Amino acid sequence: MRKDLWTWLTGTPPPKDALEKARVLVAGPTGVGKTTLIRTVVGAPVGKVGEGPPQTPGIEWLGTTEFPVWFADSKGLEIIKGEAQVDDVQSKLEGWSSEQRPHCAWLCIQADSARILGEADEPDEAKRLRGTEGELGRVLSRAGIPVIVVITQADINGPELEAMRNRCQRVFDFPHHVVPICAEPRTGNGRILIPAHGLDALRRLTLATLPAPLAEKTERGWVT
Ligand SMILES: Nc1nc2c(ncn2[C@@H]2O[C@H](COP(=O)(O)OP(=O)(O)OP(=O)(O)O)[C@@H](O)[C@H]2O)c(=O)[nH]1
Ligand SMILES: [Mg+2]
Repeated sequence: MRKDLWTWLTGTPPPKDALEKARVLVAGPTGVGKTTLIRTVVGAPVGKVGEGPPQTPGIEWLGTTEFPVWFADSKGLEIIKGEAQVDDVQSKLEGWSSEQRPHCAWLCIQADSARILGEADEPDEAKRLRGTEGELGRVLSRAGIPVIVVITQADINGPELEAMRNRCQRVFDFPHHVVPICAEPRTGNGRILIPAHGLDALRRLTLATLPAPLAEKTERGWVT
């Protein structure tokens, strides 16, 4: 099943509760940790974690009445073939009603570069990165929705993370920030290998994309 990008993004409008709040589109390939990240930020077990491959592509709105941000958790980005759709969707995105539009997008990619989005069978890594995620990021960015590239399940520092940052700068050719995060500690042999980190930086960058009154309201209710 294949949907066009516009239908994929807007097929499920935000719930009433999300209309007065900050809205963040969370996109990225299956299994990178989108729902885990949203759960950690919201502080509630919203959505489903660790399910199999997406069956129905689209958006699931996740949030609570208490938390000041609602998240459009996206499923099935792989099913969207971005490149051919860009021109078609551009004008529609620009006309997206302000009540429904996300204020920013978290474009999630996994620190392990083997699982980066795009054409999984494309041998050229740069082309692969420029594929679906890159295309989606470019489209959103052109439509005035700021894109924050979130490297999920990331190390705190080190050569692999640096290489990943460099790749992002090279292949995401639209204005963006890159934030490495780890939503839940990574463990092995009963020990914490990587502690949770990066969520405060992500919070700050996200707040910076909101209009002033909404930013203040959101900042008060979003405690990390
Ligand atoms: N330790 C640790 N595990 C994580 C983290 N993020 C995701 N995982 C694990 O990775 C798996 C996939 O996480 P999900 O949050 O379901 O990934 P998703 O991107 O929402 O996947 P889809 O909904 O299929 O697109 C789960 O088993 C999570 O527990 C993290 O920050 N730390
Ligand atoms: Mg999920």
